Amino acid sequence: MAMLSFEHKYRVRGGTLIGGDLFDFWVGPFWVGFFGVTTMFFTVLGTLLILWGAALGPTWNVWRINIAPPDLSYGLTFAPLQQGGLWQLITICALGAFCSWALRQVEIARKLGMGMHIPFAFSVAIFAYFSLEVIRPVLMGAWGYGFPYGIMSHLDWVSNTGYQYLHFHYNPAHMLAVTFFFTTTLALGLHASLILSAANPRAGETVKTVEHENAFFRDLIGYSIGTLGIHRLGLFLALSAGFWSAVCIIISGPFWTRGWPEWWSWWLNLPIWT
Ligand code: UQ2
Repeated sequence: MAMLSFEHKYRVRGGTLIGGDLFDFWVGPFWVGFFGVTTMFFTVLGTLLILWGAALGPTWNVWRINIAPPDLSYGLTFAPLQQGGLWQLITICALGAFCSWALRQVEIARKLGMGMHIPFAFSVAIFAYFSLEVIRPVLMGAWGYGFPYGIMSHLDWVSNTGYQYLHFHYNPAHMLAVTFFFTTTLALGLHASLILSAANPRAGETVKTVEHENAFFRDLIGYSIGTLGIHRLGLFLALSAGFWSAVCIIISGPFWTRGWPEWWSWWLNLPIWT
C-alpha cells in the first residue's frame, strides 16, 4: 500500500486507553494523545528542575554538574529541595515521562493494530532505571543509595558501588548481563552485515533474497535461524541484557553485602570435595 493511502486508512481516531477523543489528533507528523501531553509535562518540568539544580550548584561545566540524592540520614523520607529534594522530584518526573512514553507506545500500537512488543521492550529499560533509583534504595532503606544526576558523578557512583563489592565481575547476574550485551552486538553485527551484503550487491548485480541469506549461514554453520527468528533472538538477547543488569544491582546490597568473589565459596564448600 502506498504511504498516502496507508495514512489515509490508519491515521484515524481510536485505540486510546483513556480520554477517548481528547488529544486524539496529529500536530505535523506527531500524534499527540493524552500520554503525549503527560510526557511533555513531565519532560519539561523535569528538565527545568535539572536546570534549577544546576543553577544552585557550583558549576556550569556540563561534565561536572551534579544533582545528588539525599544524605543516607534522610532514609526514605522527603528531603529539603537543596538537600536531595530536587533529585527526588526529578526522579518522579523521569518515571512519569518514561511511563507516559510507554503508554503512548501502547496507544499507537493499538491504533495501528500492532503487537505490544515495543512498549514491552521499552518497559524493560524502565525497569532497569526503576531498579537503580527506587527498588534497590527502598530495599536498602534510603534514597541516598540511588545514583546522582551528572555525567561524571554517575560514573563515579558506578565505580564506587562496584568496588564496594570488591570485584563486580564476580557477580553472577552481572556475568549474565555482560554476556547478553556482547551476544546482542554479535547478533546485530551478523544480521546487519547479512542484510547489507544481500541488499547491496556490487554495481550491475541484482539484489539477493532470503534464500541467499539462508544458504549463506547453512553453508557456514549448517543452520539458519530465519528472518523472523533473528529478530526474535535479537529482542530476547537485548531484553535479557537489561533484565540481568537490573537483577545484578538489586541483589548487590539487599541480598549480598560482602565482596562478590567471596560468593563463589559455595563452590569450594560443596560436600563433594571432602
Ligand atoms: C539467519 C537469518 C537472518 C540473519 C542471521 C542469521 C535468514 C536475515 C544473522 C544467522 C543467525 C544465526 C545462525 C543465529 C546466531 C546465534 C547467536 C546466539 C548470535 O539465519 O535468517 O535473517 O540475519
